[in-house]
Amino acid sequence: MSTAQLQPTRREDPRNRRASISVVIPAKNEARNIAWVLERIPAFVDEIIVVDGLSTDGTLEVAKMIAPDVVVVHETQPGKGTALRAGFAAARGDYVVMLDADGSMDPAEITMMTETLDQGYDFVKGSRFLAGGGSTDMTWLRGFGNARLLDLANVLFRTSFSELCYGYCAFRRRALYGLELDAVGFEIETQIVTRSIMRGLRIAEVPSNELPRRSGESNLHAFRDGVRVLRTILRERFSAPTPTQATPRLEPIPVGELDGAEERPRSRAAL
Ligand SMILES: Nc1nc2c(ncn2[C@@H]2O[C@H](COP(=O)(O)OP(=O)(O)OP(=O)(O)O)[C@@H](O)[C@H]2O)c(=O)[nH]1
Ligand SMILES: [Mg+2]
Repeated sequence: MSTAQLQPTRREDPRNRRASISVVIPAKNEARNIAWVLERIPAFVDEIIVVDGLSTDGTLEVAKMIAPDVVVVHETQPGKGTALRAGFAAARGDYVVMLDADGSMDPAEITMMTETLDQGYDFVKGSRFLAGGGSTDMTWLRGFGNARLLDLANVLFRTSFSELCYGYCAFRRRALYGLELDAVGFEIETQIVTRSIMRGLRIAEVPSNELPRRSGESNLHAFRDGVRVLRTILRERFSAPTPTQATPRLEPIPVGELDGAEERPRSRAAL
């Protein structure tokens, strides 16, 4: 399926009207993991974008074999942030979901994320620390660093989030573009959260269960990337314009108040 098919199909049959969904998956040397992910993407997702310009293990070949309609974005500059931004720029859905290619995030959770967007939120962030969430991939060092960085962000931004550095999220595409992201590495997750707060987006957290990556090497270095997250928190808080809304609105908004709050499901096969 090409991205160009989305709009005409929706216009042709008004009964099918509901928010279309793009999934963006950054991947670097995930040939042994990406099939597991792609096979589990719910059928109601309209567009799957894999961003990969650096793999040397045949990740894209596997992706195209499992999902022939996958949209491939070649991004040759390194960094998860760079890859995600390239994928976001290519996305055409009303909603955009980001998740990893290593099998650590269950694509079945896309349903809860998009249903929460349907309620009127702009940004739905997965949380491993809400009741119903969890992680079997948290070292002591990562857990400690995550908790301290979260505490700092909650104090500086006057929020009470349960999670900061986690890459399973969903957005209204218009709200996502308004964040004007420029992060290069793993700190992009922090930039998304802090800019969403500063822009006054309607934010919700939903529980998410993180699994260990299925195989292969992590691209994250706890200390180096922790420092990048810390610098991002401070920069976004102290060098950004005055907050439009310091405390995000966390209560649900009635369905239908915003565009794109329509019924589901409709499958990719129907396009
Ligand atoms: N395209 C692209 N993808 C990347 C790059 N760096 C990381 N990724 C992808 O971003 C996602 C998250 O990276 P991971 O290495 O799993 O980082 P992590 O989840 O903190 O580490 P683990 O817990 O060991 O999995 C994975 O799907 C990676 O393949 C990059 O430079 N380019
Ligand atoms: Mg991972």
